[in-house]
Amino acid sequence: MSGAVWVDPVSDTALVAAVTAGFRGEFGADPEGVWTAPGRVNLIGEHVDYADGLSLPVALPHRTVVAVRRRGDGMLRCASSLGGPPWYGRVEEIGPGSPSGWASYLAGVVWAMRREGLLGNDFGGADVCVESSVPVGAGLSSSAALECALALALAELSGLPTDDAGRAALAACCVRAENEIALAPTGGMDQAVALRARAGHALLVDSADGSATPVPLDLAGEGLALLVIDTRAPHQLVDGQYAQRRKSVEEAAARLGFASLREAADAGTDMRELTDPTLTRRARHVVTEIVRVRETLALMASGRYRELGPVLTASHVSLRDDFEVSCAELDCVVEAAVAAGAYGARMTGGGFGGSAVALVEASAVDAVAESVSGAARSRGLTEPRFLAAVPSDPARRVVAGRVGRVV
Ligand code: GAF
Repeated sequence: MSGAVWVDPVSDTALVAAVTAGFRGEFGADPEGVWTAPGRVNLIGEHVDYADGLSLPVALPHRTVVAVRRRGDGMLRCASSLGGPPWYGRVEEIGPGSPSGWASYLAGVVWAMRREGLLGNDFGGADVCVESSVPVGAGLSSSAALECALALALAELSGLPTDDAGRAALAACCVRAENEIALAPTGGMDQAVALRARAGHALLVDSADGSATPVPLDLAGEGLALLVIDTRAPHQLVDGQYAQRRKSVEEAAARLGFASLREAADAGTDMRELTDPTLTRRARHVVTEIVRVRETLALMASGRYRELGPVLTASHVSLRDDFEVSCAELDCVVEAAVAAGAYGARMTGGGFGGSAVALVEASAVDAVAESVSGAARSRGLTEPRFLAAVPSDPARRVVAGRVGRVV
């Protein structure tokens, strides 16, 4: 029997029941509807989105739901069972850092959609209640799921287009919400996958041209599984380290005379021209990671999924040694997963804590999880939790009575 701890997805039905009850309890009425958006795990292409690079994230079956009802008095009222007390404020008063905390991601979306002209100046506010099965602070994009579920809700309620172009515009608003109101200087990969993913696929996010292309990822058909390992080492993107990395990458591109490191790499620039050893290593990570994404795409196209393993592990080594965004917990679970037979493993997301992802034979998932748990225990680290990353669907309205994918 496995002693590993699993975080299972929650069905739409259960999330809707919980969020509707929460909405009634807080606001004393029924919502107009419920919308859902997924967390994500990034297969490969890490810390390259803000360098105009290529990423391959996958939408998780773990989702966030928002229940929404429009108001007419300019108030935004946000409640959640997840974090902190409710936040009530005027739409007009939303601004950088205000509100702070979890409500900033919701308020930021309203602010950005107004700034971008998607919501009119006459937008009358809304009541919003949140439930989620995306682990918070695990580097699995719980904040983007929150933003994107609300953005889609407000778009549909306002009759805005929600085709791929409409979703790309909403994703851009969510990035502004995160950067300018929540004050986390992140790129756009997480919002792209939350709004534009396709079930059964990874999403090739090209941050240079804004395209998002689904790439088939039939791991189950190949007898494989993507195992997410949440180290439970706290992960924060607003603590300065992420911002420093982004700054280094932008500085490296500027010193080389390019708008982005992607452009510098495409022009065949040698990163050693940078001379500063730290900047050279940071830039080398970005450039080699983009090459690894291309290798991954080539292997996927020819169905050679098991050969992805070493590419994933090389990505981890680069993030650990050149980009320096790993930590003892992430290194431990990556090494333990590979030692237990995973084809490859790497940290995923922003790093400095959070989660890793491993490519594993489906029949070996429990044994690998057990070994990884044992390795963490034996090193006195917090015991990790595990999620099965079945490539799932993007943000959508929850259809009443629809049976959830997994309970
Ligand atoms: C976080 C950010 F939000 C993303 O934009 C991306 O930069 C990622 O870290 C690292 O690849 O999830």
